[in-house]
Amino acid sequence: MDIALTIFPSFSDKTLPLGLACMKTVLDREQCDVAVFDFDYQLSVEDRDLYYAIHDLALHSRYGSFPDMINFIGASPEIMFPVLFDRSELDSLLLSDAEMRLNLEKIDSFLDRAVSVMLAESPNQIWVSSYISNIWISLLAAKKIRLRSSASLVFGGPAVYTRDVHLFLLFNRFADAIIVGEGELSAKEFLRSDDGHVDGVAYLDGDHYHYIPRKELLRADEFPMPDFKNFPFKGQGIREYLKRRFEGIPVSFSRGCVNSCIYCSEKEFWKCFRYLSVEQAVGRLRFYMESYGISSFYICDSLVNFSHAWLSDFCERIITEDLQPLFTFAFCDLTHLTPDLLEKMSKAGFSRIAFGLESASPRVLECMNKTIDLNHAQSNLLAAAKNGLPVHVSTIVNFPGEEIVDVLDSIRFFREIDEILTRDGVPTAHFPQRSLGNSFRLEPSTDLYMNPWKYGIIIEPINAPWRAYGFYTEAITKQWRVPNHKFDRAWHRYIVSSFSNKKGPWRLHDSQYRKQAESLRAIVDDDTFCFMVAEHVVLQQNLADGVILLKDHDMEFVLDAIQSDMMHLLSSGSTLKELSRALQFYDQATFQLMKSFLLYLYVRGILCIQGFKAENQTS
Ligand code: B12
Ligand code: SF4
Repeated sequence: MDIALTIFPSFSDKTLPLGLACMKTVLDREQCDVAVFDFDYQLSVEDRDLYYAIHDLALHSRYGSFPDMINFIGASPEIMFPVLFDRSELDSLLLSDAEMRLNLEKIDSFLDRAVSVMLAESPNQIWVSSYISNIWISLLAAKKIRLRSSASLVFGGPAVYTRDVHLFLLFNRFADAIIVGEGELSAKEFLRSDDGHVDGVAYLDGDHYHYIPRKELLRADEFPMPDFKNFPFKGQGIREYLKRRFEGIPVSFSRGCVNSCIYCSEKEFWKCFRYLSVEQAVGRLRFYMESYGISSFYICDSLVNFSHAWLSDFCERIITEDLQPLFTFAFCDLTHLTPDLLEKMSKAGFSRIAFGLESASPRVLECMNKTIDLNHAQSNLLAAAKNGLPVHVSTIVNFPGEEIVDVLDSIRFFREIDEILTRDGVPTAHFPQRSLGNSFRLEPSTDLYMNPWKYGIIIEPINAPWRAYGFYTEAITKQWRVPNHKFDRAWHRYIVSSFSNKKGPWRLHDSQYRKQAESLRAIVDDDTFCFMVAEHVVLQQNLADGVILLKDHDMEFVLDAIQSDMMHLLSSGSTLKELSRALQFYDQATFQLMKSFLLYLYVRGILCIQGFKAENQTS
């Protein structure tokens, strides 16, 4: 095999890896012998607890000792550097953290197996897709690969965008080459060249670091149409992803962002903003619906409302063509939006929408370079709630320079929304969800990082023992500081987060769950799919009438007698056809009703897909 194309945990359990699929399309076109190894998928179905523990580790500092550390490679530095360079240092730290010790052992064992699976195919090159949430695990895997193979290691993805990370990866031999930023054009030239020394690729020539940024970008009409055949592993397909949480096929209609928030790296990463025409975008949806039989989509644009006019046309087109997709997720800003457009979005199938308001203090918004009119933002959020659209709003607390009055501005903004909605009789279940306690973290490749002096920020080295590990470690162990500015972070976070109202999963409305269930019907094969009840769900049998009370997080359902029988039969690992036979459902209509019910429970997370019975095993 020429190339193993891989992603390590944990990136996302809601959809498929779109970046990896874009690279697969390029490699296929270049006629490489390529195989995909989606180890993110693998761990998420094999050991959910470990999967989420890794996720948590990458996003929250375990020991909290360096809150102002710049976020280059995720995870707690106290753990990550010893794991990568000298494990003996970990012993004293982990004496009182048995859970962490156990997780590290499990991660090691998982990665050893993953590397063996990949090396069994003898790839010449291993290409790794890296995000802040999986980069340190990917480095650990790279280390294991080095010990057992001479395959070259090529990294790509947002986590390896900055020069500091290039130096760390290349000089410590985690990577032989890094394809920087948008991957398609650089990857194509990299493959066609003799030595891989092309623009857009960082590499070492002897002891010299080379990197010349690529000037040309992919045109919108060249955005690859990702093909998910042979995902997550060779010989498999999209239905495997139904074994974990699945919110639809990932789609994107644009690259880059029309805004320039100073704390965000998307402008820098994608450079210039490009987008598909409405015809092309709708054509892609139609293509996916026809080829995969799935009409749920997870929108991966930086903002789906990059233009009010574009989104409005897009929705109209979907409505007039009666496509009936369900968009389970999309990021939107509150500027290129109006209550009318929200209503149209709802009709076109948009369900969950995430807004990054970030602050409701005009002063902080100006510092962030966010041009939000707060009255306009408020009307949009009120309209979303009144239209029953499940939306989520997030804010950043402790932005450099933030003062207590700014925090109070945010609280006042949300209190007003609550008061208006209560006065207008909107049920609290329809109120916008909000998480208000996300602490500011300085990210590389942002304007704040690249021009700190413009914002009165000082970036300086951290003095900690682990800085001595490896080469160029100091490049990725820096912290930020705002001189002479004193603010009580803990207090800011405490008061604002007490106004968060996000409890449990981000729910859809019942009709949307039913639509999501229907959007998957065609792919769920009656002869092979086996469902089971999710681990967190409690089934309580009422002795009097034998029916079941089903408890899922904060919701309860009373099942009727037939539904209760279905729950009993599920534990035997039956397929849909076998279930219907056991329940003596001989007509199509009853069978389809049963299938709708099970799919509805599946999309709500109450059932999971246990596996697929081989065709010849079904009776
Ligand atoms: C949709 C999205 C999500 C979705 C999930 C997406 C998914 N597929 O599962 C959700 C909302 C769940 C999410 C969550 C998070 N996300 Co997010 N997300 C995005 C977003 C908007 C789109 C991702 C995408 O599909 N892009 C389109 C594809 C085509 O681009 P791509 O994946 O980058 O791939 C291209 C290149 O990177 C490269 N490439 C990628 N892989 C490889 C591999 C090789 C070998 C090569 C050569 C090239 C290459 O080529 C590809 C084609 O050009 C991006 C921002 C953006 N606009 O890209 C942020 C982004 C990826 N997310 C980010 C972050 C920080 C997060 C969170 C950590 C946020 C948080 N604090 O909780 C979480 C963690 C994710 C997790 N573990 O669950 C950051 C990552 C920063 C970094 N340095 O890695 C990004 C870049 C946003 C940002 N600028 O801050 N996210
Ligand atoms: S934070 Fe959102 S709106 Fe602002 S530049 Fe980044 S992607 Fe665009």
